[in-house]
Formats: sequence, C-alpha cells, structure tokens
Amino acid sequence: MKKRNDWKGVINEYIDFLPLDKKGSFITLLEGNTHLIFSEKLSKKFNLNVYYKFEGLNPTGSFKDRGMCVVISKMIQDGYNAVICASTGNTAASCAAYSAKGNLKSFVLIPEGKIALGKLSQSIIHGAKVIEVKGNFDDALKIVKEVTTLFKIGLVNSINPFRIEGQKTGAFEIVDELNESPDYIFIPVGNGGNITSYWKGFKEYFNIKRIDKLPKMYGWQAEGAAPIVLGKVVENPETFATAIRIGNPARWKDVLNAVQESNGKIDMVSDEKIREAYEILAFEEGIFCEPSSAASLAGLIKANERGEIKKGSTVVLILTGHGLKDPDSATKSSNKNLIKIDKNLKSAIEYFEEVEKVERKNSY
Ligand code: AN7
Repeated sequence: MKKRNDWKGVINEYIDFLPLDKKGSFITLLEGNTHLIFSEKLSKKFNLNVYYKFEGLNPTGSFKDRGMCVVISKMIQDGYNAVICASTGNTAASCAAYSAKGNLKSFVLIPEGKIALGKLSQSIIHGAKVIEVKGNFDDALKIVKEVTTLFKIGLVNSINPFRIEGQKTGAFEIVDELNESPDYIFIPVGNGGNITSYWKGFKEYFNIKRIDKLPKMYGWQAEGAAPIVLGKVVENPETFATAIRIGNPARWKDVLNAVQESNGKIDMVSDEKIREAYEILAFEEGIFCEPSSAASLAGLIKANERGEIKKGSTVVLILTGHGLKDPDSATKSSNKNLIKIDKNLKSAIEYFEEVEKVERKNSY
C-alpha cells in the first residue's frame, strides 16, 4: 500500500489507465488514496469482512475530486477557459475548487434551497458563480446541457466520460490495497456516474489480469428518488439525502449494465433506514459521512436481512462524502446530545449525578 507522503494524486498514480495527453500539465489537489477502514463490529455482526472506503477524505470532501481533476485537466488541454455543471452540491464544490486551481471560470447550477450548507459555502468561497435554479437537479442539468450547445463552456457533469475515467481509480485503489477484488461493492446511486466508474475500473483490472474475479455491484437509491428501481422517471424526487435527490439519472443505462453484468442489484432504502445507518456510522464507527453515503450501509443491512450476502464475503461500502458537508442533518439528528445548563457548578453536578448517573470519586 502506498504511503500518503509520496502519493501524487490519481492522475499521476494511474496515468497509464487514463486517456489524457501524458505530456500535458495536470491539475491535482492530491486527491485519492482514501482510507479503506476495516469494520470489526459489522464484520463480526454479519459474519463478513466489511470495509468502508471513506471518500470524504478527498480534498473537497467527496469522491467527485477523482473525476474532477481529470475532466478539468482535459478542459485545459482542450483550450477551454470556462466550465459548467448542474449539481446537488458535491460536483459543484469540486468543480469550483479545481477550477480555482486551474484558473478556469466556473458556473454551477444548483436546485434552490436543496443543497447542504457546506457544499454551498465551498462553491462560493472557491469563486464559482453559483446559479440557483427554481427547480430540481434534473431541471438544472437540462439547462446546463442546452447552455453548452450554445456557448464555449465545458460540461463537467458525469455525462462527460472523463469524469468516469477519473472516478474508476477508486476501484483500482481498493484492489491495490486488498490485492484481490472484493466480493461486493455497496454504493449510493444518484446519476449513476460512480457505480459506472467503479465497474469500469474493476473490469479494466480484470482485463489486465490484476484480479481474477469481479465484484457484484449493489447500487442504492433513496425510496423517494428511486427512478431506476421503479423503472420510471420520478418527477418530484424527495429525500433527506439531498445529494441523491435525482429523478432522471444521466447514467441510467450504465447503472443497469453494471448491475446486470456483475450479477448485482439496484435497490432502494427509506429515509428512515438511511438515517439509522448514518447514526450507526457516527455513533458506533466514529465515521462521519453525509446522509447519502449512508445509503451504502442501509443497503447492506437490508440485503443481509434478506440473506442475499454470502457469509465470509468481503464487502466494501463506498462512503461517498464527508459529514461536515451537511452540518444541519447532523445537528438535527443528534440534538438529544445537546445539553444546556446554567452557569454554575450546581447545575453541572445535577447533570452528571442525576441525568448521567456518573459515580462520585471516593477522595472527594
Ligand atoms: C455524497 O454533486 O450528483 O450516482 O451533483 O454527492 O455518481 O451521481 C452527487 C452525487 C452519492 C451519487 N453520494 O453519485 C452532484 C451529485 C454523494 C453524492 C452521489 C452523490 P452518482
């Protein structure tokens, strides 16, 4: 496994697998090399080997950085000086940061009032023009596609294949660390760019015989935004996992292809179950991911309850974004842990003794 201090970012590490001009210059914030954290608790509980790939550890706090460094580098090599995307927040934040580094102008279209605060603040501070659309992500993406046919502004959503190329490096890293393919990948699905990318990455490693088996891809949508599971566009998607609040996924066919080819599954989990998984990760594992990322764990719990996962298997859950992106969800979820006391020792003593029932020291 590579040490962090000599990691050069996903482009330099995996250039032989990327369709970029090797002699050109690259934009990198040293993305990738995220932790693969073994879960003793879940492994024991489920009789599996469970790992979390914590993508919240990327430079802007989500997996989007893997694809964004590649697509921004490509845009610069192709002579663009402005880029645009529609976003539920993380693509926008990543686009803003890499554009800042690459001296590109960036425009991000977001659904008004429906993106997490951290993501909005990132987009603003990195200098993107943040355009709020009175509609949802799907409306914003439609506008972006049309704008890029009219103006010389590069489209950096995951319909751009260079995004997929960069994001597939997540699969390479898992194999490089485990030295084999896991049996299952559990991953949240919004537009389906990431599941498409992971599947492409595993297949490429399989084709060069770096691995001799392929994982089953299990993709998870939120119940209120599950067009692929339901087999029809959802006009008004709703979920507290705002990152995957998408009703008409851009990579729909590729998602179906990944799950069918891999003998996996596309399924959905309720907001209640996503919230439970989000809390388990934070309370029991010490991992703070954003709500959408917890769909991976909610999915594993559901699939395991149904007996779909073979005991002893190695399972990797992709935790796509950092919990600090969405402070509101965290404080709302855990407000029972927020205690108020008066400014005197008496009320502190009352709290520790009567509420928490902490034992007094003998010497006291
Ligand atoms: C944390 O930022 O679509 O299935 O515009 O931010 O590849 O879309 C975000 C998606 C999962 C779903 N987890 O990935 C956007 C955007 C997090 C995300 C997804 C997103 P895809």
